[in-house]
Amino acid sequence: MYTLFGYWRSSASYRLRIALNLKGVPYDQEVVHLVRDGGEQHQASFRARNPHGLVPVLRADDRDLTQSLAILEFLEERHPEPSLLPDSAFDRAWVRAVAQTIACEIHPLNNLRVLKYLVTELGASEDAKLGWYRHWVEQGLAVVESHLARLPGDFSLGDRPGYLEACLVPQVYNARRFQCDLSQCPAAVALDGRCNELDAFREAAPERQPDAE
Ligand SMILES: N[C@@H](CCC(=O)N[C@@H](CS)C(=O)NCC(=O)O)C(=O)O
Repeated sequence: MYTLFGYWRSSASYRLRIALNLKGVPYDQEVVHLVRDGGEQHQASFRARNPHGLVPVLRADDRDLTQSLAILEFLEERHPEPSLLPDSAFDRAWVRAVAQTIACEIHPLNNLRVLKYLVTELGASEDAKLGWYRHWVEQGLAVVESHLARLPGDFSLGDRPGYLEACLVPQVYNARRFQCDLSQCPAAVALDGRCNELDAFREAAPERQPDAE
């Protein structure tokens, strides 16, 4: 029923792999290599699916869906059980706020095309690029950390993870990849650790994907 067009190291694709696994929804994967040949996301065949040239795209019933948070909402509506969101409207707003802190405030500043632009158009050195990356990730994760004081249990849904963790774990993965300082985020690191003990997260990990290099 579903085909996920993504890339092993794409954190937005990783969000959807986690969500699909948590819901037990089967899916196929099509690799869009973000680096090879200048990036397959720029090829006309992929741009026809997403004119923005970004992964993920979820193909559902012959339609192409874009934007990982919109797709998370789609999956939640189409496959309501198990829900990835809490019961109360206030708690749902909190979960979405944390998810958007990651997906709308942190991630866009550190996207591949932004990092490339810094180097190729603005002449930033490799060190300056890394400094930029770490600055925005560390600042954003500190905000996420303060939100996590409100966790109702081990996870955002009390005894199990959901929408919040589907966004958090890929961001922590990326932060580690670029050696960000996570010492100010003990709750986020602990939550990431609890999630990564679960099959839905383990199987979604970048290194477990067919295109992992
Ligand atoms: N807001 C989008 C972000 C998508 C996005 O930035 N995808 C990255 C990979 S995580 C990408 O395709 N980058 C390709 C590029 O920068 O050229 C979403 O949540 O789906």
